[in-house]
Amino acid sequence: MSNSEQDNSVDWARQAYAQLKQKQDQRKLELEQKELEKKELEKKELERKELEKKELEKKELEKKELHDNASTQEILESEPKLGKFDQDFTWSAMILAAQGKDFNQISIDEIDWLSRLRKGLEETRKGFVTELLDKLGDDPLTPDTLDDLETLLLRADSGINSTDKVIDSLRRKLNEEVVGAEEGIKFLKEELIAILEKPITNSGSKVLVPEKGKLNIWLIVGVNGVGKTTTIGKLGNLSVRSNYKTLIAAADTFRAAAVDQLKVWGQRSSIEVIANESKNTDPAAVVFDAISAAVKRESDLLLVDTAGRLQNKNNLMDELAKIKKIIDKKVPNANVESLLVLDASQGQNGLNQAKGFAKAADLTGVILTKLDGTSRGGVSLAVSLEVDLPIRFIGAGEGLRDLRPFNSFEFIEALLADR
Ligand SMILES: Nc1nc2c(ncn2[C@@H]2O[C@H](COP(=O)(O)OP(=O)(O)OP(=O)(O)O)[C@@H](O)[C@H]2O)c(=O)[nH]1
Ligand SMILES: [Mg+2]
Repeated sequence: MSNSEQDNSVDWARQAYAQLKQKQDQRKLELEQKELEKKELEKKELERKELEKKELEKKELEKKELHDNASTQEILESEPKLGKFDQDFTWSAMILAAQGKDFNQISIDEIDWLSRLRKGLEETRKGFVTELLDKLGDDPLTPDTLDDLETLLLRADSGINSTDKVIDSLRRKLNEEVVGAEEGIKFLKEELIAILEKPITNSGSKVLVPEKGKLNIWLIVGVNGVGKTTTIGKLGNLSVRSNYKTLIAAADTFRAAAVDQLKVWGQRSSIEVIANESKNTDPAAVVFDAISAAVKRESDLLLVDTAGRLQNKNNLMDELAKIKKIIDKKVPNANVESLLVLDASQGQNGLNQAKGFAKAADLTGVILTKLDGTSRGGVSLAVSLEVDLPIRFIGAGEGLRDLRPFNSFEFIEALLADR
């Protein structure tokens, strides 16, 4: 190799070296930059988490303050009081005793509810039992009394099928033996309870309660004005009193005032309401946010308020289907219930709604509201027999405590309370 060739190649090598060194430095710089960015991101994430935690703590504190600030007077006023030792009390106590409860096991709450239930069913009772008992007197049942009973059951909106069922079994019994008035009423009660119990037994659970350690989502559906939002308020209160961590989703984005109405109910039991108040929000998006919140807070129960437009408008059913899809996708292991709210005062009309909804919305149960002040309490029988859905809760009033899990024995005893 000549000198000049050697110089050239040394020069080439030097240049190559410089090039590679530059590349290596560049790479180092890039990596350092990346490391910096990563650290920055981690810092931001940490800050975000810290902020979230602080917000959560703030909310918990506010909730606690809300409760702590309630005066003894307010707390006392919100709790049921023991009334007089009167017929109301003795009747309620006897109903509890008949279910095998010991007197030191019962609560003022239970007595209070049974009195309300009995009062609530007064209208149905007046148009049904009182008249029946008048006709029946103390004589044994006759085919004529059965005809009267049939008319009365139909008038209480029990529906043709359940009325036929009850009358047929009474007729069969009557053909076999003489049935005294007392015995007739006892048999009638058993038949009515059997109708109400069938879908409950078929569902596999006697009462609907949230399963601990799991997210339970209850969709509250039904046409407008039946009492969905009010029911959520009462259910939330019942749930909190039973120590379930509860959250409410305001997925009725159709009516402008719906969110505020729900927030008022939420406040009454210190329950957080997840809402999105911007216009035309997608209900499914609210449910999405509410599920995230429920998972983060490890809630036991998420109550979802939905819009109540008519069932013959497909968009309502589409909306419910979309909400369900979101739930399935986001929390496939959650226990989901679709509970139809029915206004008992709408009688047979409500039944048709139930049939429409049951077909399209995959219902798992019914909540019967407004049993107070209606003479159509018999519709409960029609719902159980014809729609084949378990009645899960009943509402008999507009107050926070006017809702309880459905108990067919108590319901029928309250309905036929005069005997
Ligand atoms: N007497 C009585 N009134 C009730 C009961 N439940 C609800 N209401 C009343 O019924 C009305 C309608 O109740 P909401 O809870 O707003 O009904 P909703 O189904 O949410 O109505 P939309 O949101 O418009 O579809 C209110 O005036 C309630 O106070 C009940 O058990 N008894
Ligand atoms: Mg509502």
